[in-house]
Amino acid sequence: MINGKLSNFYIMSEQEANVAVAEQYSANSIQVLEGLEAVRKRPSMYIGDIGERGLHHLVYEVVDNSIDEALAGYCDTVDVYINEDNSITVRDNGRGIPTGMHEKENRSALEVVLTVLHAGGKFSKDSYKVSGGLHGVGVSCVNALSDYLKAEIHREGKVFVQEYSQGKPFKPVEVVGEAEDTGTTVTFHPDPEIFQVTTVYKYDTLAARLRELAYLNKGIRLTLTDRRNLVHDVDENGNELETTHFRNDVFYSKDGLKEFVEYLDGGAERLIESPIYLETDKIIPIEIALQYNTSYTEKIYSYVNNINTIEGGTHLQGFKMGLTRTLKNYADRAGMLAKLKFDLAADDFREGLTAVVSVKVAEPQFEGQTKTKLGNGEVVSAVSQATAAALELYLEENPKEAKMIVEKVILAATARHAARKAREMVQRKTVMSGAGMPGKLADCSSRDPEVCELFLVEGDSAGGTAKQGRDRMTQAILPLRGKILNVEKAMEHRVFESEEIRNIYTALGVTVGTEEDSKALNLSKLRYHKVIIMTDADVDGSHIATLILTFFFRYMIDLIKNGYVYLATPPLYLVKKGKEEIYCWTEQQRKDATLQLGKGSDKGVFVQRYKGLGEMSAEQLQSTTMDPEKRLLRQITIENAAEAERTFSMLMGDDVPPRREFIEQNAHYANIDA
Ligand code: 0RA
Repeated sequence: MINGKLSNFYIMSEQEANVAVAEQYSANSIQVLEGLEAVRKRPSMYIGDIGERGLHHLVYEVVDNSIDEALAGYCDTVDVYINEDNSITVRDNGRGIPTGMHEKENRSALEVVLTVLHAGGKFSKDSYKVSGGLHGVGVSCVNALSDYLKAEIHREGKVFVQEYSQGKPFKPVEVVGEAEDTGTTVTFHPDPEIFQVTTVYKYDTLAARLRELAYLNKGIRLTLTDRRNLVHDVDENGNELETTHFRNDVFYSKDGLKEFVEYLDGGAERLIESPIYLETDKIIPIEIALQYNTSYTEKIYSYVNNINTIEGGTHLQGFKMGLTRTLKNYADRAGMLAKLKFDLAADDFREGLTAVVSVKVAEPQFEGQTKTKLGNGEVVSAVSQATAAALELYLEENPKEAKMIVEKVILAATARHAARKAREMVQRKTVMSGAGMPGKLADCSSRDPEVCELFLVEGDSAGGTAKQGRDRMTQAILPLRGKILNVEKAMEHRVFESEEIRNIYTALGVTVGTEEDSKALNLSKLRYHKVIIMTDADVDGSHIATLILTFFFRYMIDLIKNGYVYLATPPLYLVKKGKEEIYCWTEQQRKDATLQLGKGSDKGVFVQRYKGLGEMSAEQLQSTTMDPEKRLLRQITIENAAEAERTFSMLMGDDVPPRREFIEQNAHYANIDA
């Protein structure tokens, strides 16, 4: 279910997460191994992990090379295909990777690029390599992790080909024909020995990244085609037609970030007609677009060299400084602050703001937990100056819009004052330990957050079952009453006034933030390192899970970023014959289990469909969903923040028609996806 709804979240199993952490840890503590063997021995060190995320990173790595060629001005089209066997083809119309002999290496340049780590940039003297995946490891890494790879180069009137397996070429580069065009085509198949969790590509995941790249690099045409399944066309009445086609999308943006902001803002009601836009190359390349809507949420996305800097950094800092300073000065000069009884806080300038900040930095320093925080100090003033200059001009030229923006800021400040009281109440409660815990919380006895788990359970009855089934030592239960507040639609003070939400804060032990940044969390007192959302496996349950996730996303994003948030996956069916029982999570499993127990027929086989957690006995819930040895937990991490943002705004916001459409489109996932 959740996969369908939140396809932009990458959901990693608990086991996978542990393997990735362990691998990265041991990788850091050993000396660097030479050559591509090293990549195969410690793949996580090079591509982050060997699960679904790492699998998709292979594609991004190859695409990034083509984007670099496009940014250098030699290419304007990149076509990506998911082939029938889950191999991937990436084709560009650039100059083609050089195929001539490499003097020192005594083999072709192409072979060097594809088999030597970090050899990507060796041949380009003037290259200002700005793109590059999160790990920026080069196409040789992809080669090492593929059981088959083929490079086809069109260059100098010829077609050159070389094939490899696990990074080893079969033979030297060959000329196989004549070419009129130029370009590079790479086809690779991920090695199942490495990618043991899955080698199946997700169209929507790749589409989200290509869409993002198109907005970030205006003028480049990116296409995605899925050759695995044919789509049946339907006429206007929904009747199936004879014609079929491959699923296909073209991503192209003429106006870049301006369109990106409009896309991100989706159905929101805008405050100003079109986004404020700036693009400059003065100190470093900077592109920014911003828009105000009538909501209360702040959405700022920042990128460095096409990489989403989830943790922000100096470019974001510069943008916020420039924005605050310029708007404040303007409001002051316009005499709009004269009657105000309190100071404006930085937060107030960002309510209802949607913005994308994209910079290119020659030698970026990435810091932070996930290495997605820009550290280069010189970027602060470059971005703040650019922002201030463009915004000043806009405000002067658009007095009507300027007034609306400032009025919104003042409104935000007024509401913040109201919210402060509510927040202080939460704070006071949270600071008290033990005695201050919510009455409904069935706490665990351990006080070691590392081993403690908090289950957020839908409804008192399921809560009761979970209490009986839990391990009292490490598992705490907090039942939530019905639907929690939709924070997407509520003003901040309402959020802090909600009892259910206050209970979550108190149980977790986190403190709520400062007046400067109401979402800043202090996680040092966090009482559980696993926060597990456990809801019914039906449409209502997934709605409630989505509401809770929305709250975490908007108010406790650090909890998600640190990997503390999980979804429980209760089974959907119990298939029974006599004393034999099999729990099933998918429709397919149910069919298989029925056949297995019935030895080919369904005679005497009894299938129970679990409509809710409450229908399970404590023992059943424990053994299928809560027992760390047997359960399947899914960790929530943010794969594509911009896409997740849009999904939440759309699902939870005011604009109902697209939400209904989305839920209808994805409803069939509701019961089958485990
Ligand atoms: C180095 C030099 C030249 C092209 C490339 C790299 C290149 C690499 C990739 C990877 C994917 N697509 C690509 N297209 C080009 C060209 C040097 C020259 O022609 O003078």
